[in-house]
Amino acid sequence: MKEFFPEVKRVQFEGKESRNPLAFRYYNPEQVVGDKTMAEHLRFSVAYWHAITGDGKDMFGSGSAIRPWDDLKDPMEVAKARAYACFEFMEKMQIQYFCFHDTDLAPEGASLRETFKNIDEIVEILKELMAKTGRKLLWGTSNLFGHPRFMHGAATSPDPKVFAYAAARVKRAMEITKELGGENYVFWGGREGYETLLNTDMKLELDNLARFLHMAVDYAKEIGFTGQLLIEPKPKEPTKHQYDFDTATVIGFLKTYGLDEHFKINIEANHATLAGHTFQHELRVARINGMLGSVDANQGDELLGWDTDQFSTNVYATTLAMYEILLNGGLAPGGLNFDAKVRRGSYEPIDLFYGHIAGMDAFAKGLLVAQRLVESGELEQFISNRYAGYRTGIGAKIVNGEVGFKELYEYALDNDQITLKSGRQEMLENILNRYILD
Ligand code: XLS
Ligand code: NI
Ligand code: NI
Repeated sequence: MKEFFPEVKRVQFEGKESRNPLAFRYYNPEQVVGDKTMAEHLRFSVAYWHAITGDGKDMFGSGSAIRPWDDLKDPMEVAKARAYACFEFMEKMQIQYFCFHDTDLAPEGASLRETFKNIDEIVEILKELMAKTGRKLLWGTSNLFGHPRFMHGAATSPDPKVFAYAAARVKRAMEITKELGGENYVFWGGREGYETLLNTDMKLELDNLARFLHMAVDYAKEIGFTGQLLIEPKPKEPTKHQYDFDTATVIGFLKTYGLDEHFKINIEANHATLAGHTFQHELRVARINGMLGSVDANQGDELLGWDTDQFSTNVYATTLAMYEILLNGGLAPGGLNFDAKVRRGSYEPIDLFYGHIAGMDAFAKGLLVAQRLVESGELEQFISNRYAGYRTGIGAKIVNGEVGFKELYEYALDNDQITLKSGRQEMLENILNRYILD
């Protein structure tokens, strides 16, 4: 097979003194951090749609990317070249996992049958490449938002024919994910939401979304797919309101419909920003509910109100993210999937390498800092002291369910002098800085 990225050799760890832009300065896959190697902690994944299929187009302009398969005309030949290129890229980047939508792999055919045939042909190639290189599939998914047939939603479409079509796509995508040993399967409700309530039966749409997910759970069981099922929240874009708004909303939805034991959450940093939350907030909500499954690693631009899917470079955010992930005991079988794309102006193949290196180093540094924070226990100790009142006396009685309003009323009458305590936010922020900067 031809070499697609001849300008880059294997990207290696060279340490923080290195000035080689094609080297890792922090990501050292074999390095043991706490109880695992960096590779085991971070479980990086290439997002096929951005790194391989994406061509740099945006709302205002056509594709700008130069890619090594541009000379090929036949869409199936392009699809094949992309599959080989993806594996070369993963090897050169030392990334073990990839993720895809069914539609990323192969062109849509004239019929659903033909579309599946095209996808199957590429899946065979992926299978061979995976066996040869040991690379693994973090998750598969079906794109139920791109084609005009999904303009009013997929499982939440007013048209049951669309619901059925979407079910067929998920059925096949799940089978493929299983065939390739995928460790998770993702549902991102791309158009599962509404544009206006004037035309929307919200109750029926939500009920149908739950019906659809129950069918998915049943089918996974039927075919023996044991990977983790994940829901990826996003508040808006493409629709004005997405039903999977944020982690708390998704957990409420799953519990309402008896689906919570079957799903975990795939948290995307940029989606958190769009929901008005920090990345850490979303991870925390998922973690304390035992629902933290996987991460779409990227970042937004706080001045832009859409999903810019930039590579993570903000070390504060990656540190606090890795802190939550360590306290969660890791992400496996989930991982850190770079749902991130290079900017439209970064149109050369080599920019794909720079983007991934930046993201991997930002997370590796974040992991190193977070590990020291966890080991020192400085933050957890502060928090523990802050809530010490709930371990004895009246606090313990509240926590143990031994008192109600009547008893608390009596207690408050005799204990109405309250001693204030500082939350010490600035002191803690400075401690965090010490860990990041030292
Ligand atoms: C879009 C989503 C999408 C999912 C997979 O905003 O992030 O890329 O991760 O469908
Ligand atoms: Ni995503
Ligand atoms: Ni996104």
